Amino acid sequence: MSDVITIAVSKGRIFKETMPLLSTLGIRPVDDPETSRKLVLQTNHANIRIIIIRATDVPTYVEYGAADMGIAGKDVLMEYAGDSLYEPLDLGIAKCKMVLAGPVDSIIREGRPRVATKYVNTTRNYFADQGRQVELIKLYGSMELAPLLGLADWIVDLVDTGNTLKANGLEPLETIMDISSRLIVNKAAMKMKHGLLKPVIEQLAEAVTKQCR
Ligand code: PRT
Ligand code: MG
Repeated sequence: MSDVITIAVSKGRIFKETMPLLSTLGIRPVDDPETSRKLVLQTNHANIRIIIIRATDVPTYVEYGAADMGIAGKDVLMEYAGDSLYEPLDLGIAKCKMVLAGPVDSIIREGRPRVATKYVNTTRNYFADQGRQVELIKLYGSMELAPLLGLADWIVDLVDTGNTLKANGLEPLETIMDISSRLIVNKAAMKMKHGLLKPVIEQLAEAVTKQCR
């Protein structure tokens, strides 16, 4: 088994918030993914590399062992069907809330409300647990548009400042859950590369505790 550690991270907020954590471990990428087109970033450690992929692809790369570990939002992990991932650490980064949102002062029409979201599994479970009947509409982005155009009564989406909802005449109705990003680890790698991965996980845990103080 190789002695290289591959860490899967998505561009944008997760990358930005992960780098300070990794740098407390002395791990720094050689290239900046915002300016470089490289999808494999070498680091100052010869045996640690970072791959840049879509947020929703991170669990897939880690489950199949194409990456040993990865960083993914709880929203993405809840939606992901696989169950063979270790999730040893809440990194406390890229925090937001998953909410049910709807038009300000809206009157819900008779019958089953239509809910547009890219989080169909999580949304289905949320309403099923409460015995509420809704019709789900799968979207891939810009959920905030759906109620404006009458595609749906409500949406389920992530909210940070609330500015995006507000700008589109929407307001949060119910909080479904608090979201943060988690460290995930491939199960086979956890056994086969234990000596390599364990110190990284332990040091990350320490860095998270320090950052929370
Ligand atoms: O953007 P892309 O299609 O490439 O992929 P992605 O949207 O999955 O990635 P990215 O980088 O946008 O999000 C990665 C992860 O960041 C998500 O999986 C979440 O775990 C986390 N995160 C934290 C967020 C937010 N905060 C967030 N505010 N992801 C998205 N948003 C969006 C939200 O969907 C809404 O459109 O920001 C908008 C709301 O922001 P406010 O501040 O206006 O409320
Ligand atoms: Mg996005």
